[in-house]
Amino acid sequence: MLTFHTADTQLRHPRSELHGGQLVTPFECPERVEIILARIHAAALGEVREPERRGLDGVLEIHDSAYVEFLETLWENWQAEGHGGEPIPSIWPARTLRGDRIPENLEGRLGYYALAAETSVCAGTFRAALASKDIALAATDQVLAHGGGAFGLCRPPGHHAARDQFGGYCFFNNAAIAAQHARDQGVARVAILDVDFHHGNGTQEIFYDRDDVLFASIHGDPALEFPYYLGYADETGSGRGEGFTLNYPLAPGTDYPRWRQALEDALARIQAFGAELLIVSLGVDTFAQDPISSFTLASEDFSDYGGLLKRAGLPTVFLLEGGYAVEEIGVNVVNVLSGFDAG
Ligand code: 6XA
Ligand code: ZN
Repeated sequence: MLTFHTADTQLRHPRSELHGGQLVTPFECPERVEIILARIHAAALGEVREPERRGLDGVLEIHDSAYVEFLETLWENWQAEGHGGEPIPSIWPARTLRGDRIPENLEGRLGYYALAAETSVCAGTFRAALASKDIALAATDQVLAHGGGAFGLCRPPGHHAARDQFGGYCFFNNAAIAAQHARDQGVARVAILDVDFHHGNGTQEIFYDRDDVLFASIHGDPALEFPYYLGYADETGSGRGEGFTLNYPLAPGTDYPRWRQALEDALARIQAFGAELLIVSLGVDTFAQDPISSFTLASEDFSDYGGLLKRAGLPTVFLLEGGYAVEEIGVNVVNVLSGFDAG
């Protein structure tokens, strides 16, 4: 299987993540990519190619232009204000405040455009987010042209990014941008299957009222797990989109047999939908040793479900999302991809 990647993703290396009341070194770190690349080479998965650079192409089809401009200028504006640390939001248009005004003040806008406080921004964040998006587009074009599977080694991840909000380590929604790109190339029905431990709230929000892109997510129960405020089973879409969002919230401690049942159900629904393209939001934070998650998948389970995905018989784009057991992230990601190739 071909992998698409560029070193520009590593321009994102923030110093701080707000975690347990402390600023810690971010879980979503550049080493994740280095270890996955090393494993791709060691396992001879296939060639690694650079994506074409496409500027903002694809971004404004999904994201709000004022949001994009905010992200593009955030670091320099923050620097101009003379702050010592990295931008981290500290106030939001929370339930008792107004959400229909965008403040002029930078901290006010930071809260307006953020959905969570763990994700700080650094100098290279915007360029890395564009590179990550270009990787997703290149992997999608590869699959549209040649069928089979391709892997977009994206970083930063995308599935928490909503139309005009960043958070959960995500800025641009790579899977949504890839799905819209495929639609624009004439693919009538696209399915996005999100197997990351966390609910893909951004992807769900973007396609919630649409019937041309089906979104299915298997994740930790949001009553107990991030992002807490979306991802319940009764969220099934609205208007034309009713029935085209599928959520499988699972209890902490969920093991592979139970998780696999949810996957089989989701794949049956994707086939009944008549998907012509499958985009997999591939987070491997379902791994038992993941430091911020609570499912119990083992490394060999990733190979098994890679094979199951292949048997769905669809052209398939894999886009990296989460996974923070850094030592094993290469093995787990490549197990899915080689499981698919062997399936
Ligand atoms: C913040 C947790 C962010 C989760 C990010 C992630 N405490 N999403 O892996 O898939
Ligand atoms: Zn995750």
